[in-house]
This record gives sequence, C-alpha cells and structure tokens, in this order.
Amino acid sequence: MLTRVNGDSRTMEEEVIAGLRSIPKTISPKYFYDDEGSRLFDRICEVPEYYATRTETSILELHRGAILDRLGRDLCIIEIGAGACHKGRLLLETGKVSSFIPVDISAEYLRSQASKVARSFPDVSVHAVGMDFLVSLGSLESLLPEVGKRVIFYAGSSIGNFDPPDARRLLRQFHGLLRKDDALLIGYDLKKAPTLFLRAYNDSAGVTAAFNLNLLARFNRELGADFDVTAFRHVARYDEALGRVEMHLESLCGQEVRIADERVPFDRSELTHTESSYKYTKEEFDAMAAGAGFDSVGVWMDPAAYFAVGLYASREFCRLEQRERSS
Ligand code: AVJ
Repeated sequence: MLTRVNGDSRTMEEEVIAGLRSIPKTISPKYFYDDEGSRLFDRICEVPEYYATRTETSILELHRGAILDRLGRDLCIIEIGAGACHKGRLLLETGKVSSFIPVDISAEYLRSQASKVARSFPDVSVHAVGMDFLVSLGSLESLLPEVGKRVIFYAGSSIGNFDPPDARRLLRQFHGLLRKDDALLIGYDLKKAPTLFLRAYNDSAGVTAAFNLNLLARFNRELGADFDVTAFRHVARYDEALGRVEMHLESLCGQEVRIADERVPFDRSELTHTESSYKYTKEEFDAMAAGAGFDSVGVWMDPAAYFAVGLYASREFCRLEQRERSS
C-alpha cells in the first residue's frame, strides 16, 4: 500500500533561483537526487574512498540483533528517506519487526521497492509513504500503528546534511511522532582525520564530481536553464572548526546563466555551496539528541570508529517542555 502526502512547498524553480540570488550562492542538496543523481549516488557508495555506506551496513549486519534486542519484539520500523529499502531490509531480517513504514520523496520508486519488501517478508505489514518529510512529517502520525514500539530509522548520516540547529529541530520533529520509550535509530559519520574526508569526497574516479555537477545538468533538463557544465568545477573541502565537509561548484570564468526567465551572474572563482556533511563525536551527537528529547541507549561503531549507529529512547514530551521552560 502507498500513501502520498503532498505538502505545500516552494517549487524547485523558485527555490533554486532564490538560492542563486543569495550571498553566498547556495543550492539545497535535496536536488541531487533526480534519477541520474540517485544512480550517481549509488555509484559513490561503491567507490573505495567513500567508506560511509559500506561501514554503516557492516555495523548493522553485525549488530542488528543486539540493537533490536534492546527494544523487544513487534517493532514498527519507520524508515525516513528509505529509497531502495536496503537498510530497512537488514532490520526486517532479524524477525523482530511486525510493521515497516518506508518514507521517501520519490513515491513511484518507493512503491516498487516497498512491494518487493512486502513479497520478501510476508509476515510484515508494509505501508509505503511518498512524501517530502521536511514538509509533511506531522501527517505521518495518523498512519502509524497504535500497538508495538515505534522505531524511527534514519540511516546513512543523512542528518549530516543539516546545520546543527536544523538537525536538532528535525530530531525534535521525530520525537514528536514517538511515545515514551519509543526509539530513534540513527547513523552518523564520526570525526576523524581530515585526509579521509578529502579522499571520500574527491574520489579518484570522479564520481562525486559528476554527482555535484549533475545539479546543473538537472536544472538544464528540468528548468530550461543553460548552464555550461564544463565551465564549473567540483570542490570539496573540510572545515575543521565547523566539523563539516563542504561541497561547492566553482565557476571557472565570469559568466551569466539563464534559468527560467532569470539571468544569474557568476564571478570567476565564485563558489556555490551545494552540500554540508557534518561530522560528530559520540558526545556531540548525544548532546544534540538530548536537546531534542532523546536519551542514549547504546551506540555501535566499526573497529576503526569511522561511523556510528546510535539508539535513543524518547523521553516523554511534557518533561522535555518543562526542561525547556526552566532553562
Ligand atoms: C547522503 C548526505 C550522507 O554527506 O556523505 C556523498 C552525500 N555527498 N558524497 C554524505 C554525499 C557526496 C552523503 N549523504
């Protein structure tokens, strides 16, 4: 079964033009994932330098039994940004899950993947939800089962795309869907030697560069823009003070680009910020989650401590509100 939820949001055209009119220029990373971008992201997950997906999968494969044992049986897994549902499947394979609610903005793709999941796990009730969770998360509430423990599953260090205040707000929204002792299971990328980040976001096969530049090609395809993709260059760097990898597109010359009916000037060497990917220590992440109403239950890492999967229990909401009032 698929439910679609349409929230009001600005169109891609409005949002892209506003971002390119701001200083510095920015483009939201959510626009990476058209069909071509999703395909390129899958290829990023295969390049040797990009450790994140591979490492998270190995953590889940090794520890999923122990992780879910902390929660009991008859779990309801709500996977946010589920895509191909590969990681959700890893949890369903434990046999401890009775319902699975994958949520993704690409409704059609999600429908086909979710029906495959339903066929593989006939005892699990599967209900796919096609929506932009940044716009409509609240409308999930009416779709969640009353019985069983709810587990929001947000994998892949997608949380890293948000500036910490926005990340905390998103965690708080997740908290709003949970009752006392329901859980959040979340993957995040750990702080480590900057050279490892630089390699991971500047892979030698150039797949990350193609992924970044695909934004411009997508705007040419879908917004009738006239970007010369060869006149921009992929840049990735690590800002140690902010604890984030940044991706940018650098204009290689002074140029003017048309998008819809607008003309946007770019200076030579001007950067357009296309993605942040925040890295955390366990302590930093626990503190942010605590600020959103979550107590740490456990954390699992790979032996090299590249990546972490954290399990958090939701405190009751009234206590959180009291704490906020008193602080
Ligand atoms: C999907 C946001 C987790 O930040 O590492 C990979 C996206 N960008 N290579 C990340 C990404 C460039 C990825 N996330």
